[in-house]
Amino acid sequence: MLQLLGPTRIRFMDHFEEPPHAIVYAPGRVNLMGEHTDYQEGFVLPVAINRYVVIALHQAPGAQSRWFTSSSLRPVTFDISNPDAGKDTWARYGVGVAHQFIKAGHAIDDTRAFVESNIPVGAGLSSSAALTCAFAVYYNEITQAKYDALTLAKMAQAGENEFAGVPCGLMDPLAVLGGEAGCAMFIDLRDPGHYHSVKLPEGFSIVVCDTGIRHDLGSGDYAKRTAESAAAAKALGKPMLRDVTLGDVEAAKSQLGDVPYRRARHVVSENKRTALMANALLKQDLASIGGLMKESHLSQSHDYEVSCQEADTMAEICWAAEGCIGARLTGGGFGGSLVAIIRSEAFPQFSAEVSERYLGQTGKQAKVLQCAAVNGAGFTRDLGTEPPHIEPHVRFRKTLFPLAEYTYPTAWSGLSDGLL
Ligand code: GAF
Repeated sequence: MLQLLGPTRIRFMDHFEEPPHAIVYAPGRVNLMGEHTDYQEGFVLPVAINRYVVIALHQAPGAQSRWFTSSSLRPVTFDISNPDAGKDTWARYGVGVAHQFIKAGHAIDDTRAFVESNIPVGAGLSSSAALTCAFAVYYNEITQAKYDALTLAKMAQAGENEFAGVPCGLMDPLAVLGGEAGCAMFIDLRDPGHYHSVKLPEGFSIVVCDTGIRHDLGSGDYAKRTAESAAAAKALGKPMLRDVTLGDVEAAKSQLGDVPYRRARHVVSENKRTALMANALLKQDLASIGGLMKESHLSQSHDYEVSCQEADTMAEICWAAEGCIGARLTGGGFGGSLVAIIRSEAFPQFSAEVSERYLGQTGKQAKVLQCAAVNGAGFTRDLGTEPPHIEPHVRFRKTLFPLAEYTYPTAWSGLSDGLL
């Protein structure tokens, strides 16, 4: 993030001929386990990564908002009070968050802004949540609202749901705001106000393998999966798939029909894998980490049908590559990236091998990024010091993930049956 701060400030000054009064930043994330479980109140295991959205801002009361980004020459110009502001542009994500503050009774001024990012867009790394959360942190500071982490995450989510039309869950803003250096966050979406910290094993790296395949989560497939999961829970007579056991799913197989059965089986088994993965990471049980990641990928591909040919090819390549412990599709899917856990010293060979084989088998260029687990979003007004003094903006309540097997809620007593 520090590498982006200086250039973002300079680009702001190039455009507006004055320094910004604030800089906010928010990281992207990978999810190590728990895909398409958040909107069914399940478990997730995300990690904030060292790829960032950085925004330099200055209030401009009485003028129109003018927001620039490095990926486009033209600014988006609008009145922030207009609910249609920034329609059909990237600015919609920030406008959506501003309007959550307006709805909550806060006065929001127009702003000049320059947005820089090194999170690949559409790669399943939460570039959109990084954008909404960076704006949420900014408005939280500027209005002195002092909302807690969960409230801010919900405002960021609502901004994206209502203004960008993506019915995403709460995992991404929670990870982007609350990430912890060196750790994954085990979050129970039934109680998302705090997380269990899972220390990542030393000597291993999180690696993003970007397939280059892009799919807009607003295009309808993601919303279709959320609806299918809700319908499967209803057919099983439960409020959420979180309340369902693998035994319930198997018992209702013929009543459910093929597709709802497979959707339910993915979500329920993925919840179980998430708890097991947190334990496996803590115990440095490499065989279980690898097995769980492989099983999760196959479940996403066969049962939930959110993978694609290139992602499946990438998975096979990763599983066979030098130093790889495990790999699986991460994020919304339908393309995007795989997350792999590898032995750190093997990165140069892993990267070369994956890139070469992926090109050979698909004709497409992969991007292989070695990532670090970092703290969540932050804010600074202190722009005179070098490096600037920056604090994570919000802190979640956290506890350590138990080393003993996770105690499942009562409804999960049937978890010993099933896939694993
Ligand atoms: C996207 C969504 F935004 C998340 O809420 C989550 O559902 C994820 O896809 C799949 O796990 O990133």
